[in-house]
Amino acid sequence: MQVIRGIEKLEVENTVITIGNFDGVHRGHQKIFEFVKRKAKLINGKSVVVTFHPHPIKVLFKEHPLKLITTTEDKLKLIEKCGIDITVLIPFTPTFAQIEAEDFVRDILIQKFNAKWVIVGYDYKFGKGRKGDRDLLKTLGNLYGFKVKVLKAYKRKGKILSSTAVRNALKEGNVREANLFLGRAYHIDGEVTKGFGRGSSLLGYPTANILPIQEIIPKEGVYAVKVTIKHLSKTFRGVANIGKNPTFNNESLSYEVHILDFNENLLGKSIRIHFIARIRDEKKFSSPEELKQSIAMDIKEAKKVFSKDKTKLFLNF
Ligand code: RBF
Ligand code: MG
Repeated sequence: MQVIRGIEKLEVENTVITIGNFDGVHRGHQKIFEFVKRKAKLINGKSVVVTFHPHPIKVLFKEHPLKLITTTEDKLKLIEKCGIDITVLIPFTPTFAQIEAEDFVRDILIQKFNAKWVIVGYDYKFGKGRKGDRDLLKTLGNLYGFKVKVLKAYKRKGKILSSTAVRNALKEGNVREANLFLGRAYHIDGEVTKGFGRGSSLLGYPTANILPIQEIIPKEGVYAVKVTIKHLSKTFRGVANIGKNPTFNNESLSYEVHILDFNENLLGKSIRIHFIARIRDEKKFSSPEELKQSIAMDIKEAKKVFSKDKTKLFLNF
């Protein structure tokens, strides 16, 4: 996939375009990309995804507490995996936000991309003040000679699939639902840092601690996870804990994983934690011994999860 950062020097012809933020690159987005690819093939053109960085909400509403599902780099890799020919990453600035919807279509979609088709989700809005919508696109399509397709909301288990739905599921710790919406396991990445060392010395369950680069972390608690160790290109089963370790009265949140059947030192190495299922809330135990017994149970529980699990993992990092 060709990634074009910025819109200054573009020379693309005969394109089928979709525009959006595509945070999460969830199954609804994937459906849109399927349609884009199909149309591009039909006209012997290129499939193009136009997206933005930073996320427009972060530029326009600095106070808005929006947390993103995917980093921009992951988003690009996930779009590539969908088989899109070109992704254009437009730097979203306050100046860019001033472009009227009509001007965006004429100056960018037509002049720069020579769009033959524009495909958008049912609720897509664009341009200054979000005045551009499906109807405006259709009007401009008649004027400039491109076709417009508006795709319906995509539902899973009766719920409309959206980035917001994925964020809410993760906030509630419902990683199974988030994964269903994403079509893969939600993951976080980080380099292994020095923890308290209690895991190996006191509990007999050493953990790799990370500071995740992602903005959204599933709700505090214990999870069955898979762990990919980047430099080994290997994936292991594990149990993760996100929380303040109330048993030891820690002040800050820690993100840690005990990796099954593995005992090398990972300090400074990059790992990816894929969330498969939530096991329980984090608790304050009255002794390290009780916590230790609970972790043994967590591992049993996680193994049950893994024995039936078919969740796809995104391993490319
Ligand atoms: N710490 C707690 O205080 N309460 C818990 O319920 C708890 N559950 C854990 C479950 C797993 C599977 C793992 C790996 C760790 C858990 N911890 C919990 C964190 C534990 O306190 C921590 O790993 C050690 O203190 C080392 O930092
Ligand atoms: Mg540790």
